[in-house]
Amino acid sequence: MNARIANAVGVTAILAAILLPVSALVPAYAAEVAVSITPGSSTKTTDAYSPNPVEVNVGDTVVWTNDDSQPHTATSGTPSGGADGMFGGEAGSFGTVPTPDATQSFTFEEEGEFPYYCGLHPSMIGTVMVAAGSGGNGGNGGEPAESTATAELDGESYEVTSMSADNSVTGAEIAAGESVTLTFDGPGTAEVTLPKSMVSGSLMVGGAAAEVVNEDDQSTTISVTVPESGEVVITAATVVPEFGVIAALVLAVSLVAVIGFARFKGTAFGLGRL
Ligand SMILES: [Cu+2]
Repeated sequence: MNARIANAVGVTAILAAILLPVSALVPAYAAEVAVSITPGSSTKTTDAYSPNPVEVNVGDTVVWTNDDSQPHTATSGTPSGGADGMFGGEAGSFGTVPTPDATQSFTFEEEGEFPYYCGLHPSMIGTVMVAAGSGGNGGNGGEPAESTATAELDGESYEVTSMSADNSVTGAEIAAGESVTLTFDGPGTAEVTLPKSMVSGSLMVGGAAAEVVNEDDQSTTISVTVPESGEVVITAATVVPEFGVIAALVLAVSLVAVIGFARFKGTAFGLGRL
């Protein structure tokens, strides 16, 4: 291969390696839970919907699929009390009627037991049991539970882990070179583990020195008190800078190296100076 072409290919490869962002995997926290409206369910009772009761966590979405040959509804409320309007129709009616193979979805945002029934065949009854879960509001039932949030900056992901009996971390955002803002679903105390690739040095929480619980090569765990706003701002000696800054430095060094190499090779092959 011609030396110049080889150099050009080399430079392109180096640039591609530097500039191609690592595709970030965004974990899903909320689940979709399937409930079947079973075949022949018009003649059934508590076995018309399957599984029944269906157990989900706050934030999960229940998807009912009509696997029968005739229309049914999954309407919140009871046959005697009527539709309460939460899902599967307006209060006092059952507006949503999934026809065969159709689906109906509803996302549960609060804990509790939610009865439902078929507006067309009131013998069909079911219950959705919603637990607080890891993404739930109002605490984790007194037990410390782990939650995670991922901050993204310039194609890199930084995972923050929180252990708390009071709340869950729901968001993490980096202000490049300045601070990291964590969002929680409620107030309380939490032990938060932050990767050193994101923040390192003397960590400060809301302007005061952070209470460090644990520290290793990879991460720092600090204890934070989350206020009513649910927002905690962390500053540190080093906060991951904007990619542009790193890229410019790496790029400059690479180009100097490549040009130097090309000039050396060019001379060696008698191609003259680039
Ligand atoms: Cu029905």
